[in-house]
Amino acid sequence: MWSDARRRVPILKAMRTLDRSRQLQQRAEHLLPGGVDSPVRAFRAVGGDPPFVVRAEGAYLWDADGNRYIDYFGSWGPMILGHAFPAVVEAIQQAAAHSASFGASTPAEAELAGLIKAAVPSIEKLRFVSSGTEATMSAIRLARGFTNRKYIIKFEGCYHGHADGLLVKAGSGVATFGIPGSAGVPEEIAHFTLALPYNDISAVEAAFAARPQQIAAIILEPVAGNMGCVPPHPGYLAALREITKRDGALLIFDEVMTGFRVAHGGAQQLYGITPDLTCLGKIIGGGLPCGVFGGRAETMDMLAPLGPVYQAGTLSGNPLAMAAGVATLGHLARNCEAVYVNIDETSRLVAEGVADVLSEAGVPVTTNRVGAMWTWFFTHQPVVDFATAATSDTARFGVFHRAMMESGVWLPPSQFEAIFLGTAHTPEIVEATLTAARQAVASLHEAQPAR
Ligand code: KE4
Repeated sequence: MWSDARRRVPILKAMRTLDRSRQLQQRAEHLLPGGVDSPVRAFRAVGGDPPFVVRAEGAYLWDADGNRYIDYFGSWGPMILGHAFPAVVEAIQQAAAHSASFGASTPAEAELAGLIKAAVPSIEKLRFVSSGTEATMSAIRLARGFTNRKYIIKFEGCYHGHADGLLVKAGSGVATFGIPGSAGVPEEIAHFTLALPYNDISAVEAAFAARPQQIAAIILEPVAGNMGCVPPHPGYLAALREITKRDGALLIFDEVMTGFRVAHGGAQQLYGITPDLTCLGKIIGGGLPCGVFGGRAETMDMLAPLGPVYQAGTLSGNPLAMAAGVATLGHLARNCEAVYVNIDETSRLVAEGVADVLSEAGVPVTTNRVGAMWTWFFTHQPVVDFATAATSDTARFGVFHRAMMESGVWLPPSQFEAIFLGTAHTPEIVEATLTAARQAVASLHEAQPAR
């Protein structure tokens, strides 16, 4: 079953020392559940000790023991320009010199809002919040307030942050840990969330037929990233647009991950579909806490202080996040063509190159990619929804992940996450990644594949 790859590439023995990270992990575990502030960082799904990062620059991370890694998760998406991008660092430093927060309106909010509106014309008005979770949670409340309806539709394997009603059959860490939802979410709340299979338009038609004029909105990742990368089937987004328009429900694109990543104008530009509301996060804050929800003015004006839908936030529109966002989106806008052609081609070289290494070694892999986000699913099946993503051999992915870490390549620590790169990933880094994959395959042969 295995080719002779193992004889060609020497197997890397563990070269890294993680002594300092292990000490930091032990201290952290006394203070933070699992030693982390977000579950997927604990490496529970892939095994091995999570390195503690102390600095990063360009495409590289360094841990507390001095090990260097090529970064393929980019803070889970934000770092599209690479770490410590000079213009972003300078913008944050300059803003910080005038205090970190005012809790009052600032000129920078309108500047960043203008850059977002220029790239995403479906957004006539928007509101800043401090995370993607806040953006989607607020968008759902606004949709319910605007339509005066209670039900929402989400899709299995999609993750929209950790607001109660959106944790039903969610992706990302919820899928990674194989939990159907989350404890603490009352069934009375989960009841109003209909979770359907992704890429199955008949399921959506049936849901609307069963509850005509009762569904406030559909929320989805227009390119799913939180079950791993799963693109929409041709015509799927257009069908969702038609069904929601016909029934009077809102179509919400959660572009927290895809916004400014798969295209300057996000998935809605890439696929030519105009949603009613858009949620953004990650890249728009340049690495600082920032989220946005926005859409038509008639909908957004339902928000307090103009309308009856309440939403608020102490650090919403924070001046440091605004400064980092303006520096980031300003660079993307000025260099739009070059940036997205570059990261798409670099992603193709890495995604296809590593897939070839795995396939040549007889390791079943399905690669899904949209621009600079992709996933290597350790399965031979096409992956079109969460059920097919779940056929992946997560144990073997864990072996691959640990081997790549040993070779200095830090992939997202879960089979059900998307891999990202940015403009700092050079051809030399591509080559180093392929070399690491060849070494990792040797480790895969060493480890008895999961049965
Ligand atoms: P945050 O609240 O984490 O800023 O955003 C939530 C969110 C909303 N929508 C989409 C499409 C998202 O991908 C996310 C967050 N993504 C995960 C990784 N897939 C964040 C990483 C983590 O949870 O630690």
